[in-house]
Amino acid sequence: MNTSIQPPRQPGEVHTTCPYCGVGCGVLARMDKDNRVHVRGDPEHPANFGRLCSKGAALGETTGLNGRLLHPRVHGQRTDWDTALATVADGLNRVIRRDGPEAVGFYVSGQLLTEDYYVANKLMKGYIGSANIDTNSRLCMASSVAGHIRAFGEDLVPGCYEDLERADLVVLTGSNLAWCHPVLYQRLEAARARRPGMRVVVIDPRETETAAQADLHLPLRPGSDVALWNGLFRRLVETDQIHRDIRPETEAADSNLKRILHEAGDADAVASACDLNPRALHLFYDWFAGTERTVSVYSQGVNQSSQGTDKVNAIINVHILTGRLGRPGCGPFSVTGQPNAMGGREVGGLSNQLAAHMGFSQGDRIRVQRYWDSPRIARQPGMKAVELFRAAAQGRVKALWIMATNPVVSLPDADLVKRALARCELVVVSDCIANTDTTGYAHVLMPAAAWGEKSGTVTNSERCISRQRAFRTPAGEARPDWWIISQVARLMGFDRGFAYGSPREIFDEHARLTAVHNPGPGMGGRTLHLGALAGMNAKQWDTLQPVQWPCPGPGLDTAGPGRGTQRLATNGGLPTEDGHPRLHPVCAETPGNTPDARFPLVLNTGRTRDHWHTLTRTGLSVSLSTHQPEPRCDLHPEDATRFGLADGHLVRVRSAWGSVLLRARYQTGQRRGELFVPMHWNDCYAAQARIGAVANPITDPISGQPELKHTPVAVEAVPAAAYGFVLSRADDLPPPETAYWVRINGHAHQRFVFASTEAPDSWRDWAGRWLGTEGTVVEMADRARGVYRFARLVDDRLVACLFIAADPAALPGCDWLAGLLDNNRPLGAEERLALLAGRPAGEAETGETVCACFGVGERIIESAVAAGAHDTEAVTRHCKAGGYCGSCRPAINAIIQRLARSAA
Ligand SMILES: Nc1nc2c(c(=O)[nH]1)N[C@H]1C(S)=C(S)[C@@H](COP(=O)(O)OP(=O)(O)OC[C@H]3O[C@@H](n4cnc5c(=O)[nH]c(N)nc54)[C@H](O)[C@@H]3O)O[C@H]1N2
Ligand SMILES: Nc1nc2c(c(=O)[nH]1)N[C@H]1C(S)=C(S)[C@@H](COP(=O)(O)OP(=O)(O)OC[C@H]3O[C@@H](n4cnc5c(=O)[nH]c(N)nc54)[C@H](O)[C@@H]3O)O[C@H]1N2
Ligand code: SF4
Ligand SMILES: [Mo]
Repeated sequence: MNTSIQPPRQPGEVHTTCPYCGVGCGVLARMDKDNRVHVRGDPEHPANFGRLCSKGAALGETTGLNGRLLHPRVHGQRTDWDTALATVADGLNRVIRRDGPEAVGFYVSGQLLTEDYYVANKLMKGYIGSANIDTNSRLCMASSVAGHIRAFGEDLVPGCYEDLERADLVVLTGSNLAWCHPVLYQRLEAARARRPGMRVVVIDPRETETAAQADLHLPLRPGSDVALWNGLFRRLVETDQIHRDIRPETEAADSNLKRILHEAGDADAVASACDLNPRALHLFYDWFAGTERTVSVYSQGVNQSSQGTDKVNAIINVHILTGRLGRPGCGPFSVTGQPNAMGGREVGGLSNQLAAHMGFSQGDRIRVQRYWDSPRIARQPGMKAVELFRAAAQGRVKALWIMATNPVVSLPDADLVKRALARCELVVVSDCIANTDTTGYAHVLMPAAAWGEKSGTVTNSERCISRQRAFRTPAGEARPDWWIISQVARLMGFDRGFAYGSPREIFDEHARLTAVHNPGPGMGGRTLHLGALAGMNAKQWDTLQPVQWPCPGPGLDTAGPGRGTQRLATNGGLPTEDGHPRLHPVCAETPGNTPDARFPLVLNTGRTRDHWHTLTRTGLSVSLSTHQPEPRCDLHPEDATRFGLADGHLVRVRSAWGSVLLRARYQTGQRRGELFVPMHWNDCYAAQARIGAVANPITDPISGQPELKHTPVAVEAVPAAAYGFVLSRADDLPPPETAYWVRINGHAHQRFVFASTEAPDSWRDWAGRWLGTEGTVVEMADRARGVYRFARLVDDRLVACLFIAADPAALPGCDWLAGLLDNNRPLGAEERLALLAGRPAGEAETGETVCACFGVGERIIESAVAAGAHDTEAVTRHCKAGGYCGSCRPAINAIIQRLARSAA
């Protein structure tokens, strides 16, 4: 096969892959002579063809040494690698000898490379001999995996990205694609612009930015998805939309079809179950029935549910019924979250799989053990993530090794995770960042090489394997994860199985394992077959081009415009009894925990546009921190009135598991009775915003995936005496001792936004103690309005300033202040006056940031529209917003539409 790539276009540019979302965009990265990292989209990569979103475009901002873990540490003390590795190996061996292999657990991540993942899985399942290795993909993709296995006989995604461009109807359900898979969304929008007949339907309880751009938005009652899709199934059968290829001829298929029909309500019953406008639901059913080329994209609104697996099958059933899969422009499409969620599933990173899509049958166990030549092999599936930490909290699991994930933030019932880690006799954490909510619990901390420093492969949502390539040496003593795991394995006494010299050797072993006893897809074998990628020499590995699995042999590799296999299930060929996908009857049920008098509201959680998970990386980027600098609790204004909550004021959100303190934000796009809080903020970035502590730990009975989108909660207004913010040039400024604070990183300063439940006797003393008094202090107080302003200058340069107001709406914006601190130039008399006036001299407020790349605020975009810019391109010409990565174009569009509506 042809594996060579075009030479890099600029000297020093390396072809690699973005380390954020599962779109898996190709990146050209290089370091300049000042060690600055420059990135741009790889024009040749089949995922993005040169595009990058705001997070990808800001990669250069997050790769510095800021916050990095540079050396191994044992019990908080810096040590050398030998000591750290021996401490881990001895500790694991001690627990295994005393309490058995089930007393240790690995908790790994879809942000490891396939090679790291492979080695961790091999050590646990083949050498330690337990299957207690699970991954954060349990919180993310487990329901899709289980649904795929029920429908296709194996965990596989039948379609590809191009299908979204070739479809006439794209249904996005439980997916905020514009924010979470922005480049795929941009491809969809570009196709829509070329073919205006194409329709997009969004099914999401919230009016997201994705929903606002759709032709139809169905704001369904959370958790009611199965009813909606079963109802569609019934409607399609009634109007005889059963595809000829799958007309159920077998008894099993016929009985499954009847069972689904038995469960399904008619459209009016469904509209009431889903709390939808019946006309809107009928319209969706009509569109679906009348559109041959349909793709249904789904993500966490489907997976993260106590009925996640059933939701997945309800969606797939409709595609099987209509024969809409395996063909261009058709198919159910599970979009993956993390850059290597797929790779982890391929090597067996989930505790209920063994390796290379093999399970725990006797045949599979013998095959894998023989191939590994390992002393033992796990007998049965291990504990799933939530269970694993519960077992640690109960003292049944005594040693945990956490790699590339931050469970103190991201698991549900996250306070239990703290108790579990505090109880373990050995906690090992491998991370790139020194201080996270989880590293604080580590007995042994191992510095992992970060993106740009490590090499290997990742698999994206469309089964495309791409290389990540290093373009710089690791920071400090950081080492790649595969190396760390292999060293520990060898010190544990497993020298032979882990004598790897490079990630290529590991990938090769993985690729060969996929071919063991595997005649290949369509031949009765496993679909995951990487035979064509086995045996690469160093040059082939170095120049490996993106390739979609399965790629069993050279023949298939030339098929289609991409390399490898674009679509699966094209003519049967699946590892099911008859090679065809299976209907799996599912019935609608209410979510695992429902609101009651004590917890009357439903909490939904998820992502913001420019932040990534627990902020360890995007929190370092100034531009990415401007879009939504604070975590907000979004709620409908009517609920706010009902519970006495004011916009911008403090609200406590409480569940049976824990609580957070946030600021409320009115959103008419929220359904009544439902709140939305982002998942990103944690104890390193905020006083009490770790929403995982509130989230419901109930799991899907089949997949074990927790219900992170549906927690019964109560809210309560918390009166604050003062709201304020501080900007300071000191990079070690501690947070204030207030009930509420949020940390925001600036270029040459730090910002804290805070709220205090009581006012001190003297704000001046309070500010002086926190910010210092050296140099010149200027201040302004207006007791009647509860306003206080304080600025400290040294040599006429601003070093810190504080703004306080009783009403948060009375606080000025602070972008201009950030500019004054970052510029660090002497201020004239007029500027000092402006400081105390709380307004930049002669300049208007720019409003909340919309475009992170160029730092353009909402007010500026509004004035561009007022000046005659009536589409996104015109706005871009006017003020640059939207002119680089394009992630904010849906937001610009929403502003244009809003102003047009209010003008009408
Ligand atoms: N900016 C950004 N992008 C990311 C990430 C990030 O951290 N930041 N993380 C990546 C990862 S790992 C993942 S998994 C993906 C997640 O990508 P998405 O799944 O698109 O993102 P979420 O915000 O978690 O949730 C999606 C939507 O599900 C909706 N939802 C909630 N309950 C229901 C329900 O019952 N039914 C339906 N139909 N919808 C419901 C929510 O309102 C929400 O808008 O994003 C990836 N991309
Ligand atoms: N409430 C709520 N909770 C959720 C979700 C939700 O929607 N709502 N979504 C869930 C989902 S889908 C996901 S995927 C998870 C994500 O949750 P986490 O995995 O906990 O989040 P990250 O911040 O991505 O954590 C990755 C960690 O790995 C480190 N790291 C980065 N690269 C490397 C590397 O190469 N090697 C090593 N060793 N470390 C590295 C980072 O510094 C960081 O500490 O959150 C889940 N939790
Ligand atoms: S869409 Fe953005 S975050 Fe996702 S891979 Fe592409 S550049 Fe990275
Ligand atoms: Mo995820």
